[in-house]
Amino acid sequence: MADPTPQPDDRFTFGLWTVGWQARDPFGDATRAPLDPVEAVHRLAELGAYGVTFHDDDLVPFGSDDDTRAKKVTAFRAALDATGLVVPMATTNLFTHPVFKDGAFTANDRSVRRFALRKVMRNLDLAAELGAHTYVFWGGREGSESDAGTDVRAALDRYKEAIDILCGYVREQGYDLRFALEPKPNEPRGDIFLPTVGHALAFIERLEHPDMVGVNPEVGHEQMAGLNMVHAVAQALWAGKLFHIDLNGQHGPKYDQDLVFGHGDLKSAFFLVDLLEHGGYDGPRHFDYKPLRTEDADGVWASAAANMRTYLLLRERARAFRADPEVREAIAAARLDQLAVPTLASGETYADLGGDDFDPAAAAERGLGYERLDQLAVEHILGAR
Ligand code: GLT
Ligand code: MN
Ligand code: MN
Repeated sequence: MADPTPQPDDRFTFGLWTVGWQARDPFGDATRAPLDPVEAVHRLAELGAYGVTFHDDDLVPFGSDDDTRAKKVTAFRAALDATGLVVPMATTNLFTHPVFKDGAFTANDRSVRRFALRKVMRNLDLAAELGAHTYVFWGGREGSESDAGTDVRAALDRYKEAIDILCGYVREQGYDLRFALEPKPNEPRGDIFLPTVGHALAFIERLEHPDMVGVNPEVGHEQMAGLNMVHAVAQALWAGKLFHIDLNGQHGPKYDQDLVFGHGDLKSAFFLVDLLEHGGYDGPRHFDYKPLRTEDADGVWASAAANMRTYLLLRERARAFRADPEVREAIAAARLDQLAVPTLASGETYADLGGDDFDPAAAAERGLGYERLDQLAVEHILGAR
């Protein structure tokens, strides 16, 4: 196997908040010094990344004056120009400041909702200026701990109202930006609104400009809910709504681990790469992970490189899997090709369903050979074939 070296063509991107995470958690202080966004851009470029993404507050600390803001943005821009890194996506921090303790777009306090919209609009201007085409909304604080303290139907009205207003803003400004909603079941809120990809897809259809809005599924967020990330992404693709993706790792339903991609459920990561590579997704492969709290700066960069290397290794494994004649044969034996054939032939109606010589007992007896197929996948993952 050729040694995989990430190239900008691979379209790997990282949030500033990932490699820049200082590893503060609910039980302990930071274990790492702050990372200057300029250094992050240079280090990521050296490692072969394609782009970088940011929250408004990652780049310009909350409450900065105009002068500080201008300096920070100029330095960031200069780093992008020097390295060739692009900014395909940006987002808003609507969760760290205590003002958002009860949410942003769905806070009961109306003045908080109005402040949140102004914060987003300001960063939409910067996102457009830096050339982003996707704007993510992760509503981590949009939710509740007690069903007594909220009204979910009213909250969804306010959520819709916010996204409708912001779509209107983007259209009026003429920005080439689409929105991607990022679901998560819980954490930091006890229950977050739009907890899964399915909930988000249903919500989008009720918006004023559904064409402008898609999803940004995150591996760990679906898996926290005990759901299958590959199925979630496939359904988003099927709906034409996979606008972006957050790749990372998670070990099943527990707190949000944000591990390196592939360092959780490796088999699921393999099938996810297979789907992304063969399923028509051509957007950035965005890593949203947290370097372990145990790591120093060297460990941070090792983890950044690990995300990309693991993706490339899995991509190579997925290609080998697809090209293996025995896999092709096992797929045919499982009748997977039949699934793509419509149940009614063209011109047929339900009236044509009966009358053939179908034998239910014989069909029930036929094995599908999934065990063999699954083992072939495992052997490809292990490099045994
Ligand atoms: C936050 C969250 C991520 C989101 C980011 C975008 S911020 O770190 O855990 O899943 O993608 O707001
Ligand atoms: Mn996460
Ligand atoms: Mn994420």
